[in-house]
Amino acid sequence: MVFTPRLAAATFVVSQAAQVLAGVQYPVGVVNSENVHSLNFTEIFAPYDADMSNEAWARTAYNGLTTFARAAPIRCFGADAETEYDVAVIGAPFDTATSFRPGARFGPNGIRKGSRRLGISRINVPAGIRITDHLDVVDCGDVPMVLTDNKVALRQLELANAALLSGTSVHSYTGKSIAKDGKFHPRVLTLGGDHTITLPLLRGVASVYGPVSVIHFDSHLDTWKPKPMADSPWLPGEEIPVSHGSYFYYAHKEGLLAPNNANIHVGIRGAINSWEDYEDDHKFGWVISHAWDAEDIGWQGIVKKIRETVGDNPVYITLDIDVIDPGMAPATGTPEIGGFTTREIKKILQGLAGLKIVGADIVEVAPDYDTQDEITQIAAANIGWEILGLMAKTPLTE
Ligand SMILES: [Mn+2]
Repeated sequence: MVFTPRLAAATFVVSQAAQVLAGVQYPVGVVNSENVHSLNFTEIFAPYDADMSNEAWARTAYNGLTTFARAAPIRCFGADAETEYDVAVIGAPFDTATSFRPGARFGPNGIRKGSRRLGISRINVPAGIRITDHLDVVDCGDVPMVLTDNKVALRQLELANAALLSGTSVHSYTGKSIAKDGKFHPRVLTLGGDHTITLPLLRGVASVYGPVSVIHFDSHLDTWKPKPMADSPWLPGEEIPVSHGSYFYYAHKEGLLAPNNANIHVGIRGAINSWEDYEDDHKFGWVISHAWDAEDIGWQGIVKKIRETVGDNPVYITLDIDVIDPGMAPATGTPEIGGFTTREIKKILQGLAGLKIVGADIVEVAPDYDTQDEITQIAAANIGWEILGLMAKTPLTE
């Protein structure tokens, strides 16, 4: 056994306790006026293994500050702005553009809570990967998004995302970067938030990589043309703002999506108002895989369809938790029955290994509707962990 200074300090404390114990009733203290100045708490409580320094703030699943999968918490826009990383996890606590149940502003911390038993340094067995072998992942906390003005809030997210993306990643790779400037940039995994947040996030990746192929897991298309809510009053002449059902219309209009229908919705099953919605969706650059493909062609068929659609393009993954069946993920804004199981989504995601994932988000987790055992938050967290595994597997090289 190696006798380290930390063990020596701990042994000292225990021996003090043992001496006091002789002839004295429990409970006894271990700290007294004689030893208090000689105790080295850093040695006693420091992480066991130097390689785990990135997890120092949360050593087990139930203690410590809760960050995503125990990634190190850093102040990305403040004191730690100079710190480099490969992946920044960031929360976007925004839910004021949702059409039914609000509450996704609590999503980022809900997903973090759901990730407590995950760890970026634990091995994902079926994927055959340990994220920290390839990537330095940090948790930047949440972007301040103002609650009184959606436009301002979405600009705040756009700015923060651009700042994170503008850095240089810790790891560099042999081969040419797919970024337009030839550099290796950090990737961002955003925890939403309602789905509107994907618009400013896509602006960020498109400015670094050019138009991206989007893999959109959702039960709804989200390419609706902006229009006044049919069942709500509207003032004539007022501008119609972006919502969590129309942001892809704008993404298409702004040229953020890869051309030639190289974008795919997966898990679609929501009702529509008109078949025109499907025609528009195609015009706006999309291919559709429905939820029932899980029975009709299986997860392998879905994976094949996705890979054929996106080809070798840079890929952005956005996942609305309502793609999962509400029996396994009830805590969301607009639940639809007949969704994927968590086992199916894991198989589909693992089937995407090798794609160049430039960024990702997980949205529409509204923890207040969750079961007491956090079923939705755990599902969302595991999906995030799978996506980090995909990022770890494939560097962004040509
Ligand atoms: Mn959505």
